[in-house]
Amino acid sequence: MDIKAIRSQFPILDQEVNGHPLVYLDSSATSQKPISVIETLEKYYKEINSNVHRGVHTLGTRATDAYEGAREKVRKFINAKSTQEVIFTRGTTTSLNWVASSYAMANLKEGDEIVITVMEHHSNIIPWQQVAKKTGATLKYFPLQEDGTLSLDAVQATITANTKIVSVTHVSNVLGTINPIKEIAKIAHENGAVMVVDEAQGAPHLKIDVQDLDVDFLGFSGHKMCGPTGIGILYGKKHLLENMEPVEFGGEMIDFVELYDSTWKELPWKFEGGTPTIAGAIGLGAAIDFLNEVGLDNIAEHELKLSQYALEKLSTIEGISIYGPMDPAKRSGLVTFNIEDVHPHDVATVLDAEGIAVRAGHHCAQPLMRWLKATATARASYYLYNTEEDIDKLVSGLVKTKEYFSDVF
Ligand code: 7TS
Repeated sequence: MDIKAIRSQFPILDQEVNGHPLVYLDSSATSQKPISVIETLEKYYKEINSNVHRGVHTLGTRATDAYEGAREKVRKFINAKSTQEVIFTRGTTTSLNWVASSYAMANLKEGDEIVITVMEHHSNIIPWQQVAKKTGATLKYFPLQEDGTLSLDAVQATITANTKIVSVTHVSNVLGTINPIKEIAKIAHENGAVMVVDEAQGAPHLKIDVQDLDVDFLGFSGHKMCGPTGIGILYGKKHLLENMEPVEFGGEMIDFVELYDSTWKELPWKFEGGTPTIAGAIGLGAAIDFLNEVGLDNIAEHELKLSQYALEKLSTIEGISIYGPMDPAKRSGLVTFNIEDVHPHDVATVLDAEGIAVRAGHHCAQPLMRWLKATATARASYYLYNTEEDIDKLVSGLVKTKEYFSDVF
């Protein structure tokens, strides 16, 4: 992978922040966008902008073709059987909420179980808490191993014949752990449960094949994979989506509207009420083109090298605690850590003064913070445009942070 050539396609990276060249290590929060995505959005608004699925005029047809063309790109990207299984949403949060409020609310009852992990992002916890409260189902957690990984024995032991939903993140946004989704899905199915996957941190980095993984629902966000904000995907198996009620009702999603009843369009449109995020969907299509051109395998290989390098270099800092598996092969593109006696917000502030962007806080994973016995952590997350030099700068920034705070106290 020619990193210099890749970096040159991300105009935002070519700037100084606080007098230093920007080192962007917050891609797990949102990734930067390549010029091809930015230009696609610009071209859409300059030349195509029109509503979809409505008019017969030429711009309307162009917008519809581009929007539906983007859906086909997503279908191929995740190897779904049909574009009917690919629904445009606002992002992962919306996708997971829709599975909870449409599928789970209608199908779960008292005595049923939902099983998730303690490493989930809040958007894969709270919707299930709500389902449990409203249906009387029980919410359970797979226990984690000490290194922040899931063992299949624990999965096997926790899922029972009463389990109706298993919902797990493919990649933890704090530990970096890559979970064995295919194997978990197999156990879930053997017990008659449906398998839901939070792919927010997986889709940007790993090759996803929904048929090979054999998952029932899967959600991800465009903005973490070089695409625009405000667009995401809900994948669902056709027979499940067909039997689900839409979550939003209004224009675009109907077939016939009578005074007291209405019927819905076929999949996937019955779930896409109102004017959709047209530019966002087309921008996501451009992001997928970009990722395919670079190659997901090349991205994964590059990130594995960066993980090896980051774990090795960060481990040399005295007083650092690194969370998650220390085997780089078991994790994706991020490292979460704490520096002894320095609050992670202070770490992020000192690094920011050096032009280095990292995230500090609970990362929308408060149950996991409690499991880690930390109130907050700092996280450096990298992507295809990051280099070993970025990691070197992070390490010297952290050494400076330590020195600064040892002088203060
Ligand atoms: N699931 C995981 C695993 C995530 O990391 C995130 C966002 C979401 C779901 C929600 O995605 P959204 O696009 O709907 O907001 N994670 C983060 C993060 O780690 N830092 O900022 C956002």
